[in-house]
Amino acid sequence: MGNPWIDLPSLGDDRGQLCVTEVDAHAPFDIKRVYWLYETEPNVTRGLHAHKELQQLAIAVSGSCKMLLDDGESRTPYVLDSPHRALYIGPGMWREMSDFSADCVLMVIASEVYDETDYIRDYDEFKKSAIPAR
Ligand code: T46
Repeated sequence: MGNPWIDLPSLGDDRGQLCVTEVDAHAPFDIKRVYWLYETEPNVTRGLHAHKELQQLAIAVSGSCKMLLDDGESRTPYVLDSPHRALYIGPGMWREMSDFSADCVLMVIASEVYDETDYIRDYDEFKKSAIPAR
């Protein structure tokens, strides 16, 4: 698994902070959808699926959470706790999100519109699938 972190420019001044994600400069795909997870209940694990084609950037714009990425060979935990650092999640990557702080807002920038047929929600099926992690 390569380094999935993408640093985003923080354009703050004495009025406060501003951070940006732009196609080509930071997002390695055309952006088709943005969604965000918030008010996640304590002790909940979300995700528990992989995608066949979808590419995403996940940014904890507030608070923190953990993101475990599994490429079928190794499982690597990441902590998302910075609004100016994005975690790239490519296709063929099983993900599990946990340990959400009460104030966590996890923003996700996606390469495709929502498509349930792109999900693999069964771990055994994911392990058997030949989707190369990217
Ligand atoms: C992912 C992780 C990081 C929609 O109708 N449209 C959407 O764009 C999304 C993302 C979800 N939904 C519906 C599908 C479910 O009925 O919202 C409900 C909750 O979605 P889900 O259970 O898939 O949420 P998470 O937090 O487990 O996973 C989400 C994304 O679905 C997934 O692509 O990579 O966040």
